[in-house]
Amino acid sequence: MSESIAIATWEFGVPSVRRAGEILSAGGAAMDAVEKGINVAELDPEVPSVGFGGMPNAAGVMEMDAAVMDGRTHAVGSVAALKDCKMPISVARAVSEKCRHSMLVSNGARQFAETQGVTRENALSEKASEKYQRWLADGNAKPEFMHDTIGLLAMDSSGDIVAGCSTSGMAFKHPGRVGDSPLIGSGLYADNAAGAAATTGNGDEILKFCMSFLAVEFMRSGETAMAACRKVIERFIQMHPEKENEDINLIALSPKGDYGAATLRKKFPFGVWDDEGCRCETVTRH
Ligand code: SD4
Repeated sequence: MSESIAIATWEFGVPSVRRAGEILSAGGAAMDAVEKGINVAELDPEVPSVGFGGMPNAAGVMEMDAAVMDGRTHAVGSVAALKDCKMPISVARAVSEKCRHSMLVSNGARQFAETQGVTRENALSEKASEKYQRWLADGNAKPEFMHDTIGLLAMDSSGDIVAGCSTSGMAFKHPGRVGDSPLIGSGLYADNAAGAAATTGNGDEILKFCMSFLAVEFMRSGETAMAACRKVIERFIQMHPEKENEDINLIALSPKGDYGAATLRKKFPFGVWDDEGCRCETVTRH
């Protein structure tokens, strides 16, 4: 198994783990690998759910959620409903390192970003704006399940494990709606002694079950990362068999370097970087 490793949700996570891998293979820290890796997806306007190019809320406003957790110190930084920002993961990291609080929302998060030199920038791409206008014209009053969070987990050569995630959230969500992603334990969790996990899918369901924390606790009690992810999905289905078609997906990384993923979809692709290179792998519904 690799010394250093990075895994990320979805196929669009591949360029992000590639970037993370460049940092890790040069001896860099997992925290840098996670932030810079996620920045790649945030700045790509073709990724329609993260950073610049993501989807706005029902009022046409971009509200971003992002968080980071350091598995060595358990420091966390989280931002929710952050406006006018293309790279919310960098603001989340700044919260974890330079703010006495753990989580900032909306205008307060924006104010803090400003103090870190992150001036207002338009995160609504032309393509996203056109989609929003079409959605409005359709008279569609509901949010859409057009959403995909990037969750990135990395372990560096000193064994430090970091989890991060970033999303514009569910497309056309209610203003002020916050999903699982910025909630520590739901959207992500990291502990050097037990591992890390991150989720993606319908955050309104995921946040009810603290799925990332649960996956990490399964690894703490001896499960592999793959088995831990499967057990989280199994737990959900046992509790709610009527929700077997929910969009719920997660990835996990153990301190031993094994990784895994599980899904309620037919297929869930995810990016991997390790000493065997950079690739997209897929898990199917278990
Ligand atoms: C949310 N879980 O805001 C996020 C969106 C997502 O795949 O991950 N979609 O609900």
